[in-house]
Amino acid sequence: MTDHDLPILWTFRRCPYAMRARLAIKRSGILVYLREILLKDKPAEFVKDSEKATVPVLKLPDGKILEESVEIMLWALKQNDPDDWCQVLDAEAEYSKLFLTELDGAFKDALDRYKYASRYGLNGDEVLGYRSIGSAFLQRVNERLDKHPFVSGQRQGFLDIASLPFVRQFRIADPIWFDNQNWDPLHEWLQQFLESEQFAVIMQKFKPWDSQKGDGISF
Ligand SMILES: N[C@@H](CCC(=O)N[C@@H](CS)C(=O)NCC(=O)O)C(=O)O
Repeated sequence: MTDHDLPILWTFRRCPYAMRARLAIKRSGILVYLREILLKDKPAEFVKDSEKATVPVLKLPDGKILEESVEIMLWALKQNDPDDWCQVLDAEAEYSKLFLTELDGAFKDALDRYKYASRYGLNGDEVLGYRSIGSAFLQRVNERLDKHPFVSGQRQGFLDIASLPFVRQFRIADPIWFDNQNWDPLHEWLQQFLESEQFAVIMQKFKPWDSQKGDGISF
């Protein structure tokens, strides 16, 4: 099989954007060549494919480049969506749009500042301010999970997959504090995901791609 037979997924194991792309690709059953990279040592081939140079990036066999994780999720699920993950995007279009905008906007912004405070040169009070902004979003997620088992409704769907990797990261910043929050439905939702086979599969460890060694790993 040559380099061009399958799409190429440039990815980084711990990146939450890359995680959600891998989750959707896996569920769709579409095969790709996975190319794990190190963000601190990006291969020239990756930067050539995408000047933006953020993961995930999907390169299609016709050369088309997708460099937004949500776009990659939709690309995969539009072809095969066995569990109707996209259903919520139609059934609750307005809610979904607002949820994804806030998740990738204000929540992610607060998450980065909370988790990587020193990179942003923030003092303790500022960090707590960002934690509060993130918590306000999670509080609303928790309220929704109090009413339905999943953010997407009765079954896991697009909004769950899009958000769970980021909620996981928010927890990692201070697990003791996180676990002490009065968010039982949210804790259960996250825990179930972290213990799932779907998560284990996309968190397998792969060595960084080596241009000498060909296409990448079939994933
Ligand atoms: N909007 C993009 C964001 C992707 C993104 O920012 N990924 C981070 C890693 S989590 C990245 O590649 N950063 C570039 C770097 O660290 O050099 C998406 O949804 O795919």
